[in-house]
Amino acid sequence: MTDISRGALSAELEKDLQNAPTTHAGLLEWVRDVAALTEPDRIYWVDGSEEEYNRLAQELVDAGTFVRLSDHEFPNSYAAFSDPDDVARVEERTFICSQTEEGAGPTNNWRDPVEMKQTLTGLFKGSMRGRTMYVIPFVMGSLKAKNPKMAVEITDSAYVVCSMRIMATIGKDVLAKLDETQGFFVKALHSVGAPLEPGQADVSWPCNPEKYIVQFPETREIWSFGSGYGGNALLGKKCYALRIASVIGHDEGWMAEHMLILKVTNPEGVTRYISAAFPSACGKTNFAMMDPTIDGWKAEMVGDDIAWIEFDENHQARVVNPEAGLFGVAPGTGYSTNPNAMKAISKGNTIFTNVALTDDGSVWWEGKTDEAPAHLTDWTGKDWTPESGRPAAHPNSRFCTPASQVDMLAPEYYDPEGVPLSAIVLGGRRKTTVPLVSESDSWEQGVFRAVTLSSETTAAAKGAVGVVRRDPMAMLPFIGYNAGDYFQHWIDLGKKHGAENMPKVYYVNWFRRTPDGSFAWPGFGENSRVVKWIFDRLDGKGGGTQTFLGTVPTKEDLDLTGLSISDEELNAALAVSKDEWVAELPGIDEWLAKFGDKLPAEVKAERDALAQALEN
Ligand code: GTP
Ligand code: SPV
Ligand code: MN
Repeated sequence: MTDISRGALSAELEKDLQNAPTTHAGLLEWVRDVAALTEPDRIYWVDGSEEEYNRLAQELVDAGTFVRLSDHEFPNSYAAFSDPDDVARVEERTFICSQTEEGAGPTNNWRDPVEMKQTLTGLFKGSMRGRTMYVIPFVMGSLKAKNPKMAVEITDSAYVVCSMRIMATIGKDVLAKLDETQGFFVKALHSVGAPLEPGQADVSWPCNPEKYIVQFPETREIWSFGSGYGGNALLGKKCYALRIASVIGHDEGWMAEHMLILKVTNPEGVTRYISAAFPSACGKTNFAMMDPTIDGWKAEMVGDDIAWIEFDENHQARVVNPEAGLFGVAPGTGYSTNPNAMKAISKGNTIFTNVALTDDGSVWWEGKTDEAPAHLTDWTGKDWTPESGRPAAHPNSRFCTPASQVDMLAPEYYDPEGVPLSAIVLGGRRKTTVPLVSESDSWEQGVFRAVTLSSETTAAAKGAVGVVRRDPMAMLPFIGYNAGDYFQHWIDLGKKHGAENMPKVYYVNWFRRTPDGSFAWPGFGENSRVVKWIFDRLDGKGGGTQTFLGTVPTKEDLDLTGLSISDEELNAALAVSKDEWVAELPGIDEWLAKFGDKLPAEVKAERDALAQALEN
């Protein structure tokens, strides 16, 4: 093997660079540096065309990474199966490498950026040997935005290229824009960390047991090593559109949030837009795609995972969805729960990861149909029957599908100016304590409730499932800087634009249980009843009762027409229990103490008001 030292390139790579379809000097220099470091066999510039997608997908089929599905249910679609150790985001391997440790704050893993670059440089050295290095120019949000959010991902995974084509705007047009401006772009470097020696056979899901998901906030750089999965590898998503964008938003006066965006139209034809921050696998995609069960109400999706919120000259919050696709949780997605997602993926052009294969060349996951097929090949490749006693699909299995295939996508999704935002809904999974819905009295109280948002952990991240943890603004794993400064940013935006101009804040819980352990609230399309209450409250119409959590509806305040729900269930869903909140307060205090001087005074004051109310 020839040993290529850093700085020099093989003749083949030198030729690939000469033929590069760009004049962007900074981009060429970076690509050269990365190629010299990672030593791929070739450099390939992704143009984003359909022909290219089909070709790469076929290569993935030939490599055993993709299984091409039968066209009868999901045309032009593929299933991929990951390494069993590479199935979710890895929060303990995620780092915010700001100049100072304080910059990363008490909620992030931090390493000195110089040391981290050294470590990563060692790992990336030769890491693409035997592979193709793909260069993916991409933009999050519209290329027609005033200030398009440009980036380039370099990756050695064709699975990542195909997935990025669904999740973002990629390729030729983006590169042309970069060439035209010679402007700034976020450098997002990814390697699965599995170099191939000459003659070495590849595996179907190359990855490395050692994983690093690293953000350098000051230089807006991302280095991701060792994982091929989801948010670890599709760097436009959580790494850029949340971690790096939250830093840019802090500097520039806007917000990058882990929120869906929903357009709601009432029977009178009045439209409002609301966003909702729920932690991973807590219902964003389902809420964004809901089919209202109440007559005359219409819901349309603007976004299902990420929201960028700016303020216009009238201090009106305006929000865009920066993504082009959905990377949705498969389990629990079926015609009875999320028909709009089923319709979207049924149009095909979808990549499934870690679902089960049916005997007729299609895919299945828990909740797709009420009854499981008699035989499946599970996500690990083993035979499966309903008696197997284990899930056929991984709990964090996903469908990756273009947003344009969603029939109920609001036309405003395509508007780079975004939509005006009336309300921010917070939520999480709590078996107890948190009522179905409450309305904060003020922006500051809303920020307090966002800071103390709590949820039971899910399979979307590696680690224990079902453990209650604080997940502020549903952003715990995604805040790219000191969380105390991030809370302050929310408070400061309220001061700058006027608390009365800020979206009203609500807090929901679809996951409360009855004493027998079942869900108290039916959820999904029935959540439209909560949306109606919120909508009416925004119009100054809906009734409610003042509590220490703000205003909550009684049974009479909710439209429950046609809903079959027992009194016991309804009471369990709506209950505001002082005892439960007295028990909750020590956990809140322990959490707030983490932020020391950085905890905004307004948040502390709201905590004191809650404690006071609980004493009376
Ligand atoms: P990420 O994409 O990981 O950020 O997750 P998400 O927030 O988009 O969650 P998603 O909508 O995919 O829902 C996650 C799981 O919660 C799925 O299994 C859903 O079926 C389930 N779920 C969603 N909404 C509801 C609801 O209203 N009630 C109940 N009981 N379950 C729900
Ligand atoms: C999440 O975990 O919030 C997801 C999946 O949406 S991932 O893209 O892996 O972050
Ligand atoms: Mn989702």
